[in-house]
Amino acid sequence: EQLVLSPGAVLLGGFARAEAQVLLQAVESISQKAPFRHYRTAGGGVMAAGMTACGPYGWVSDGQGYRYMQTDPLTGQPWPAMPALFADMAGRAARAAGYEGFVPQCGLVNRYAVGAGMGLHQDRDERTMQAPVVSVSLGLSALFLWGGALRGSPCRKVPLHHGDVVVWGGPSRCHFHGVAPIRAAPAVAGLDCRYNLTFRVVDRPF
Ligand code: MD3
Ligand code: FE
Repeated sequence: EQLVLSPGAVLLGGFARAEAQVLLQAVESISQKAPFRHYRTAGGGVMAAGMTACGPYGWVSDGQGYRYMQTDPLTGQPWPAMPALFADMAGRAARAAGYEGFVPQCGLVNRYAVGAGMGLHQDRDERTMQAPVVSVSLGLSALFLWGGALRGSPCRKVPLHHGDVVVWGGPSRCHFHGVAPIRAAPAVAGLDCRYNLTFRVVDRPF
């Protein structure tokens, strides 16, 4: 089912459910080449979510700040290739939400153990804000915090479940958002954690 969360933000409930197991196998393969790691926050803390990436660009945080890099600073190697399955799924989801021709340059993979969350933030390290971001939730459910254009805007709580896909484009692309700490629950699809895949265009007009 399709639900417009706000202008440009479309929740495709269960869109990736049938593909979840192959998506998870690809996550496993990526993490063998580019292991999950915990980056530092701008405020000097450590991010609760473990992160890795695939495709031409990966998002990193270090002493020089937040940015996209074409090599993994942990391995010194290029990021693992974007699985065709990832790019294909992201393209189909974007199309279903009304965005033609979406070709991601980064597949960021976040892993949340029980208790981990992500504070309210905007995604603004990409050189273009024209393209949407496509996100895929796998494993344990999350309560996603959906804010507005300002940090102080009220947040809606949107449950995201295994297999849900959200396409964030248009005015929603700049909204503040976060993830409430993941609550303990019976394993979902054999997982005792949550993965979130986000597909992004990083460096060129869409
Ligand atoms: C709305 N990840 O990686 S996905 C992130 O569940 C991030 O791991 C969260 O926020 C997660 O930056 C939320 C949903 C999401 C992702 C990117 C967005 C929503 C977005 C970018 C712009 C607007
Ligand atoms: Fe984000």
